[in-house]
Amino acid sequence: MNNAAEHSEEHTGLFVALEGGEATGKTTQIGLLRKWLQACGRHVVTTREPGGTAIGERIRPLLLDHGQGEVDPRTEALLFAASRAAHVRQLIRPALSRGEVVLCDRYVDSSLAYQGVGRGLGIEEVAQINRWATEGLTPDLTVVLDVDPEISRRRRAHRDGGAVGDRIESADNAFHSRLRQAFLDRAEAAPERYLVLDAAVDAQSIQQRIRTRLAKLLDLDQGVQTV
Ligand code: T5A
Repeated sequence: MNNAAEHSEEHTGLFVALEGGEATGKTTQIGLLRKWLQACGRHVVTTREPGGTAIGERIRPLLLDHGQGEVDPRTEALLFAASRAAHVRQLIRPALSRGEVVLCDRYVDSSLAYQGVGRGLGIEEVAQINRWATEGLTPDLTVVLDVDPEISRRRRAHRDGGAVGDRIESADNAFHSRLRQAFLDRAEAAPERYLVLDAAVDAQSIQQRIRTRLAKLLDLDQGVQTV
């Protein structure tokens, strides 16, 4: 049993979500964390939303691909929640029960920000369907990678060679600014469960700050060098 038990009464693992706007570096950070944690001898599950299970990966293109016809905000919110329900039941809870570290690329806060605030459905309504979908499972720590949406846009364009963004990332700048603030507001309301980092700095500096926090939660040697 690790120190994470102090943070959750229902499992012996550690559940960490990475959140933020588009192309803020979540996947990059998760890859680096995975290497470090494995070098420290921990069992690690890396996963993403929407997706992470067979059914979640089938829901993902319905949500992200262009050409689905009109997808109204309630349908969108319910599809994200459906993918999440399977994810929690089939992958996340079992891994946490085995004492593993789960690193999840987006979770409920993305729905609260994108659908609740960005699409205007309201945070409490979206929170309600997600409490039901997840049976109340909350991350032990949520890392918010915060960056100006214009920097995100440039990073995405650079990475994707100018290809058109997916259905949701193609929303206008006002949408992305609203959801950026929504993540910050969530973190401000519960600072003990969040780590907000400036994601405009280099990836290694961000990584060190996340490791410092996780090392405390897991009682690990932060100095293990893997990258
Ligand atoms: N969504 C999702 C909702 O609306 N509601 C929900 O409930 C959920 C779960 C998911 C979409 O669905 C929406 C949000 C999204 O619009 P996605 O493809 O998973 O779509 O999109 P993202 O989560 O944004 O993932 P990305 O892969 O696009 O971005 P990442 O993972 O944040 O960024 P990453 O690591 O791929 O890095 C992007 C680029 O920047 C570079 C990388 O090398 C890469 O080229 N980079 C840096 N450059 C400079 N400095 C740094 N510190 C850098 N870190 C990375």
